[in-house]
Amino acid sequence: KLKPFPEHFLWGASTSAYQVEGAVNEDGKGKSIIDMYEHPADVADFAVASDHYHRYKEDIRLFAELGMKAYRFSVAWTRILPQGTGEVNEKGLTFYRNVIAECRKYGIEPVVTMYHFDLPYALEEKGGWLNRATIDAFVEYAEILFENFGSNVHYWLTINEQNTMILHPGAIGLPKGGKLPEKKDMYQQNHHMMLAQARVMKLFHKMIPEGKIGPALNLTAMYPATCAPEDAIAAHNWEVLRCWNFADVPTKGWYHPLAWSYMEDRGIAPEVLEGDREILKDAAPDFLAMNYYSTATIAASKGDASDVAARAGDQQIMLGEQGVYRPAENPYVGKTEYGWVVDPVGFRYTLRKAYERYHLPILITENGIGAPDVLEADGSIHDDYRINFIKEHLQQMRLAITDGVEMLGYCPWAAIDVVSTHQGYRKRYGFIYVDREEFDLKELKRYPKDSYYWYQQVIRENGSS
Ligand code: BGP
Repeated sequence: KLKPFPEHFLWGASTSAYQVEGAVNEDGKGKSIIDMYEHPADVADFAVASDHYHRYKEDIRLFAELGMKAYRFSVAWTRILPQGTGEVNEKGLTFYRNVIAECRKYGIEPVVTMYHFDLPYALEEKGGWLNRATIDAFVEYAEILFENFGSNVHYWLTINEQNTMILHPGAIGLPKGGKLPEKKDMYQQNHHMMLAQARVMKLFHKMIPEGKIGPALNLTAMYPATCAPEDAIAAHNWEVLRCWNFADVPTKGWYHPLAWSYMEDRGIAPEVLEGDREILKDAAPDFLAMNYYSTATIAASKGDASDVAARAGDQQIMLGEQGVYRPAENPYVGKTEYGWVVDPVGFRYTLRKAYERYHLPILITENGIGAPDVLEADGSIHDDYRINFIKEHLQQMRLAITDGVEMLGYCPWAAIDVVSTHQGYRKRYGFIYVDREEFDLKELKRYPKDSYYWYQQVIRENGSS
């Protein structure tokens, strides 16, 4: 017998600051790495995005009409601290104070991501996450956020997809010249982010004892390509390195033992200073936020160049590592137009695995399908593929709840169309269409899609139909 969705389930949807706001040079905002990095020339830049900065009232009213109980958005660090540290920009605080007030006006719970890919460029110039000073800067920024918004925001997310930032740095753009960090540096950056996150969680619990905070990771279960034992080992390798190593540190206080051996063995383990272990050990999230899009299927490494493949239909992101694992095709799952695996059952499987490991309530902070939606002459958008995608994922989430997984809410990507990281407005995710093309801004008018009205009904019935 299926269990119902919990009574105060946070039905919502998500965005991130740089992908939705625009207004990149307004009201004292400083430059972030997103503003300074190279992005594909044939897709929209982030200068205007969906112009949410100027239209947040209209947008949040539409979110309220949709029935959203939660709105997950991020704060642009550079609106608050244009140089990443030091001088505070009052206008940035005012903007987010207004956004939060607007949510509260409609009874929408704001779920705030503190850092969604957009590191202040001033910090990057001083070494970014390789520099331990960035840890202090993040704590300074966090304290300002908690002081100003802590009494009005109960749910906080520290860092969005740290595992994507570390393992696939190209996913958020590349520094001019396109140089990716060395592996040793990647894991050192990761260590510093972990320390920053741990300190911030501790500070939060001291400042806002009644609030809840957690990391937001992209989690994906891995299937072995066959029942060959070697494939099972390879799938486990990649699941540990891509997912559990990142979730273990904030929840268990130290790296996954297999991942630590992997790093040590290759001479890429981070340098750990005195006191680091205590900092990591002390942190305790209240929940786990999870972004889920797809699963991966993994085979044993062949130990040759064919181990390393490129992700189809996307920017070249390396998958596979000689001697560790290689990607394989899965004949049992579908794919989106952009080559992303669609696997609703894998959602249930990933939820079970995450809950089994951490015993923390789970908040879904992203899930969704990117597609080139079409605006019809009468203003409608028939996105039945999005309805089907979400419907199937909700069915599997309900099964996961029935299995015993504790779920806090569901905030799919995205509340409204935003700039996709590599396909701009050619690939849309929102419940609300934003009328613009890559380089033709039109009037940026908003149109609810078919999925908007469908999701409205889902929320009204607390997912019971
Ligand atoms: C996640 C990011 C989001 C969003 C989403 C869709 O990894 O947290 O910011 O971009 O993926 O990805 P894309 O825009 O590349 O299709």
